[in-house]
Amino acid sequence: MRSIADCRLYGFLDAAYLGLRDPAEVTHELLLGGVDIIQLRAKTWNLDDIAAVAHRVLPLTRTAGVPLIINDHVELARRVAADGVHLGQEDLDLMPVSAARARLGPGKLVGVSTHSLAQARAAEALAPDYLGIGPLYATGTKPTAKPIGLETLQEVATRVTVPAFAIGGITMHNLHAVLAAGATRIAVVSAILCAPDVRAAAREFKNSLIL
Ligand code: 3NM
Repeated sequence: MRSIADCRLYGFLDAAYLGLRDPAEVTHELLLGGVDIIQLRAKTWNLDDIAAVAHRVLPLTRTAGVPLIINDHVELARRVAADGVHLGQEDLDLMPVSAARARLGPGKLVGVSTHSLAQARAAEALAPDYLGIGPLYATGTKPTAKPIGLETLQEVATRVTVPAFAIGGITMHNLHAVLAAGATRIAVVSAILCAPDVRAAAREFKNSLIL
């Protein structure tokens, strides 16, 4: 299984963008496109539906050595034996990083979303495996979130040592600016899932991240 230190491109199975596509088929394309880690994000699905998809795609991600992370739901991540969980700021009061880690057991990943330098530094103190920092740009995937901009990314890149994935509105058009601001890891939802060719879109991002 790939370690987080070796993960540069974070891809998603986001229910909002799957449409009628088979999640296993999309996973296959993401993996062939070179994503290093995948999050199953399904804000509107019930837990059984999320579990059913996780069971279908885990054999694929396991074979590829790519961690599958469940968004929001620690107990579900445990139930399906996923590789980790991703927590939002609003989840942290109910389920601190240490509690999530204890629930999932050794070797599992716990990630945290952050939206400012202060949050990133506070999250770092909780010792997650990785952070998300964003949204960098306005994005239809999280329409109510206020963009933090590249300056905050730059500050996080210089002052936070835990692996941090820049996220939010990243496309091939702005990737250069994101990398110039110090990002070494990115998380991309719609620019990959909504592309005409998921595999090719992921591969384009991945190739741009290889240093
Ligand atoms: N989390 P896209 S921004 C899921 O800032 C998510 O924590 C964010 O989607 C955060 O690549 C975001 O389509 C949406 O903009 C990312």
